[in-house]
Amino acid sequence: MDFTGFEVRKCPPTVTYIPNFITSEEEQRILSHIERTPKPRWTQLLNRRLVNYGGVPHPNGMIAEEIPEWLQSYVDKVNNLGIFESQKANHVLVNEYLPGQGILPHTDGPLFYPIISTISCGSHTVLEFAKREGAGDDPETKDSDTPPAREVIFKLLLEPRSLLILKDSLYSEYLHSIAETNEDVLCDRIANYDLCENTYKIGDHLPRRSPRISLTIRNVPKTSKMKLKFC
Ligand SMILES: O=C(O)CCC(=O)C(=O)O
Repeated sequence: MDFTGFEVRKCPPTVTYIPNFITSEEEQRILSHIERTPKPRWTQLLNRRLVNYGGVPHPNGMIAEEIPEWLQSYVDKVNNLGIFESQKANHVLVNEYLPGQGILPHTDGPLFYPIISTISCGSHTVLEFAKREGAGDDPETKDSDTPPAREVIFKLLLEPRSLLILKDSLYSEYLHSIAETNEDVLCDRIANYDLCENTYKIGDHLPRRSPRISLTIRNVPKTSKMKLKFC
């Protein structure tokens, strides 16, 4: 696919934003599958809950698990864009954010092929980007409750049904985060207004009225098969 028309130009390289990547029916199907996910499958964190599909990434290699068919169809849809170059996505992280929840500034780190693709469902959100200051500069993975404040350089408005692709310097040199708020006030640092499905004005208040489900679809290069030892 030719992404030229979908590249966000008012920010560092490289962001691709595709509105309406999935239909409303597909979005509803995803939301109803997520709603039926058994409680023990979820990992509850302080500010969101998540489910890993495809395995749990680990420095020694992810023990690969089959991705359920309903979810694999969206992985295929992303793989068919050819964004992972010679690789294919083999992992999906499902995050659920209730209104008021978010994620601390972080990078996705070395366990993934350095390309992130995210399908958003339910509520919109605003993803914020700050410059990374050095190795270990990743509050999301630290114990600290009060990460140092960083200047937000730019933001992206992620509408439901959109696909976001982050790579290059945006993967390695910038932290991304989502503020813990019930309402986003749109400002001039949002870089993708021109690519959005809807028309917005600076100063608009967008309440987060419902949960947001994100499917973060990535490639984990190092995988292993489960070894069973019988004594
Ligand atoms: O929900 C999102 O869009 C971002 C998720 C994220 O950054 C992560 O899980 O590492």
